[in-house]
Amino acid sequence: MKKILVTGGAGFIGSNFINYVLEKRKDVFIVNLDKLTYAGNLKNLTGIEGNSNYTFVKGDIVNDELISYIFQKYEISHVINFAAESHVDRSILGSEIFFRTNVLGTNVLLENAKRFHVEKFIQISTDEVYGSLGPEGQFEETTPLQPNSPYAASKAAADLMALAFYHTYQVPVIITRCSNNYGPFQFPEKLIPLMIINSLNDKKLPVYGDGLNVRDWIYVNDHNKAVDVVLEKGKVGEVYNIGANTEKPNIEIVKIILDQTGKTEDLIEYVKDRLGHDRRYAINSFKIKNELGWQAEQSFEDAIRNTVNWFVENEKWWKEIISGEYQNYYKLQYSSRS
Ligand code: NAD
Ligand code: TDX
Repeated sequence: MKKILVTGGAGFIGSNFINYVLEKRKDVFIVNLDKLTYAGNLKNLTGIEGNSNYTFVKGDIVNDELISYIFQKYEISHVINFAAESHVDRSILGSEIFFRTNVLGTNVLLENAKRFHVEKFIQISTDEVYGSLGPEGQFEETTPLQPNSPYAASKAAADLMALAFYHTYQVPVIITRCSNNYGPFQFPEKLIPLMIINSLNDKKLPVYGDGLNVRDWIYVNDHNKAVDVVLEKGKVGEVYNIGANTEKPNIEIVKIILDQTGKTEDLIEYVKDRLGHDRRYAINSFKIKNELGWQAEQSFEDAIRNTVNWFVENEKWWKEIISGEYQNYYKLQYSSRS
């Protein structure tokens, strides 16, 4: 049985990962360690509460004593590090917490992975470490790192530290670099959920700059299936790009959402551009396809429709985020037990 420490498992991608893996497998035990920052929401995990292959620990990946305790207590064999400060706009407003969590936190996890001889350490990275593309070309695993935002720089630093632990101490590290995710449980600060919710509320949709910045989109479950394949078959010391070949300018995404929510383009509002706004991302994921046999399954058309429907059907989930009520859930569910 794999005993997996999943960090950041109350966030968007991590919670989808845990829900997916526990549904699919009985041969894993998952310890979900999450600090429950503004982005952590235990309501994302109500479907697996009480599952005997799962436990939750509230805590910070920077806390060495806690991490070492968890490794020993649960005999952790695998680590998947999703925990991060993840929003580019917030990193532009203040970089320190990004450095602390994304760089120091990853370092603490790596030190413990070394100390306790884990079998695999998957560092969940991002295509943003490669920087920005012109109109042509794609990011490959060998593309030099050229991060532009404080967020991207902190993720690149973590990647380099992870690779250094592989080369120096043979810690069995694998890095995955995925493109922009969307799907259920995404925090409504990111483009797609923000635009869906604003349009359902008849609020303006703020489009940065000329709206022609391009992102390469992937449905969150396709990303998580790739992480699961890497967990099973990924080769240590390697980097794997993950993407679905779905490049779209932001304005096109916004118009698709307006169409699906039945609202008009009058809601679009062009606003001041993001500082240092990367123009285009496009990920080449031939390596994971050729070497591990993974490829994205969901078409953008189906998955964006499912995502819009999910937000329509789960109004309570996002209204509790807007009101702040979601942050009381930990106290209600857990404090009486400890
Ligand atoms: P998210 O912001 O939704 O979730 C992050 C989670 O980490 C939250 O639950 C938060 O409480 C937790 N966390 C933050 N600081 C912590 C700390 N110090 N200790 C423990 N837990 C902490 O992020 P996400 O969108 O789910 O992204 C998950 C990972 O995937 C990140 O590493 C991100 O860089 C990477 N990634 C995201 C995308 C994307 O499009 N969202 C794309 C590629 C890669
Ligand atoms: O209100 C908005 N208006 C707008 O035009 C917001 C929130 C975004 N945008 C633009 C900026 C980007 O070009 O939409 C694009 C997507 O923005 P985000 O959703 O903030 O994502 P991005 O900056 O591309 O980063 C995301 O993908 C890579 C995740 O937040 C990162 O965690 C991941 O590593």
